[in-house]
Amino acid sequence: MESIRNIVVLTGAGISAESGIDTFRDAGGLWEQHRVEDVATPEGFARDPQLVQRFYDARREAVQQVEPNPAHDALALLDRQWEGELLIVTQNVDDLHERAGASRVLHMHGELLSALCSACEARHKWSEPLLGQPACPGCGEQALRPDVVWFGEMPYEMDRIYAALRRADLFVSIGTSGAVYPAAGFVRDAREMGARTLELNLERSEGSYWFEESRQGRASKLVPEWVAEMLG
Ligand code: BV8
Repeated sequence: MESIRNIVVLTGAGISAESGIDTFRDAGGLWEQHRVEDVATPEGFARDPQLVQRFYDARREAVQQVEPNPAHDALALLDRQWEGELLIVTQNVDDLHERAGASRVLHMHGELLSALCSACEARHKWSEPLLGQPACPGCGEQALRPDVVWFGEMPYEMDRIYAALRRADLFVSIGTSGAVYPAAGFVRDAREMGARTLELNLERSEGSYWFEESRQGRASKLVPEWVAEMLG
């Protein structure tokens, strides 16, 4: 694509759907029979820490049983070969972008395979359950929680994201319903900064109106096609 040098890609649950990870919407807003607002909020965690730990233990276990799909592989290829700037901002808490080989990845909503210590704020790579309240490897406190951004909490590295959006010539949104902010607003920020905007999603989303171009289809088909266009 002519004069495209700096790209920001935003991914959502739809890019991992074909790897077998339920999206938020397809489960009817439920994950493992829980309303997300009941388990993905600090209040929910304070109210019933064991319920929330079990909810995330189940998802942490599940993401270790699945594989990246061709959409993740295509973005990793773009990451390896794209000479301009590229930032893959993901709302997903799985590690499928990394396992496909992408390196320029930013998890704005955190990661299932990381534990955050509420006592000393250290983060630790973590693949085991947290239900049994293991001690923080740093401070020894039994204060580990999932290292994910809950509703009402500040998404990670927002300054870095907005700096990338300001520099972007192209903003591509893949597999997201555009229901959760501030991620859902990035397309408007990018447009205001003069970027081209492209949406690749199974169906039209809440944000489709804001995109210059919106393509409907499965990510495993649309993303490799788009990457092939970009790499010429
Ligand atoms: C914040 C981590 C302040 C945890 C998640 C009222 C109005 C507007 C906003 C608000 C409001 N009240 C409160 C808010 C703010 C709130 C918010 O947006 N609420 C919503 C519900 C209205 N946001 C927050 O609280 C955020 N923090 O605002 O702090 C602030 C503000 C600005 C700047 C700095 C600070 C924090 C939100 C983070 C919550 N944590 N995840 C966990 O995972 O358990 S959210 C979680 O749900 C995901 O991370 C993701 O963001 C969201 C799900 O969205 P999607 O990824 O889009 O998935 P979804 O299932 O919805 O859609 C999938 C799409 O894929 C569909 O369109 C489908 O068609 C498509 N698809 C399916 N299959 C395929 C496919 N596409 C292609 N191929 C396929 N095969």
